[in-house]
Amino acid sequence: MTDTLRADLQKAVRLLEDARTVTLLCHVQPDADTIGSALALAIALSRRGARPTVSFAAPASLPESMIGLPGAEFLVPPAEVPADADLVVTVDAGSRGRLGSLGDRLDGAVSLVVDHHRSNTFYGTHHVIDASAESTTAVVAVLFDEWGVEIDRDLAHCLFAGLVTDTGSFRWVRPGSHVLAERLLATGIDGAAISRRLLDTHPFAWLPMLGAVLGSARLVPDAAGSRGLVYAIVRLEDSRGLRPEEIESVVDIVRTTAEAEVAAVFKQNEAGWAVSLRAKSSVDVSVVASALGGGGHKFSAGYTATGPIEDDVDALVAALG
Ligand SMILES: [Mn+2]
Repeated sequence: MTDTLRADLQKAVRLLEDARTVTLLCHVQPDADTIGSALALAIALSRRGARPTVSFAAPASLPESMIGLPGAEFLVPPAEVPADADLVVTVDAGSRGRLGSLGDRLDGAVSLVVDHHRSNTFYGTHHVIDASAESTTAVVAVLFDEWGVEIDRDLAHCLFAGLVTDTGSFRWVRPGSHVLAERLLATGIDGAAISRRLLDTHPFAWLPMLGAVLGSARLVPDAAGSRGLVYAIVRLEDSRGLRPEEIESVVDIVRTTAEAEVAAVFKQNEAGWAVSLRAKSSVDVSVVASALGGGGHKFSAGYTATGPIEDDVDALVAALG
């Protein structure tokens, strides 16, 4: 651990210790890493007598796969997030924009940004950012150790949810990743059940959606310096009636294409398009996403586009060089 990170952790512990009311903000279109991080912090804060509130700006309800996570009772709709709190903590959000309409809660607030995105813009008053961490929940685990919070079963459940999701079920790991996993599993949580619920459960309608979307995927061999781009388009009519979990799963299939270094999935919504980018080893898609107004990690990033979709595809190909 660097001296800077240790100093940031110590400052964060003082902020968390001193706050009576704490607003915990997750990013829009929340995943299990942002929700798991916020709920774990909320549980720990509540046990120490503070009053935590957890929220995210959109969509209107928590993804179904995360409903069983411990601490869900601390979630409130955006309209019920207090205008003022002693401390505002954001988790897994690389920029203020990722907070959507709740970004205004940072105005004039003492804020702590806890994250692992290399594209983080340092938009708070205080930061604990470890770009080498597998997940934001892994950063929260280190924060708990510094804070002296014992990681019990409920906290481990939340932390494991983010770890298993952000490591792609432990495919993207480094030395230490399994040490944290082992420590969490040793509390008695059911890792298989947590993973299955979060990542491996879809309604039957997922299969015909995949059929339509994957059937229209395109390979652009010349893109990204001839390393190749593969992309698929999920239109509103493809995703009707399906959950975010089904839509987000598409890129994990598309990115397995051997002939392409970069994979993209264009997901249509009412406002336009959300674009997921993945790379394997030689293209930094966080740079590409940032150039197109988004951000993310080296091999996993995203941005939003406004259409028409043909122009958005051309813009991506151009940005990849
Ligand atoms: Mn994350």
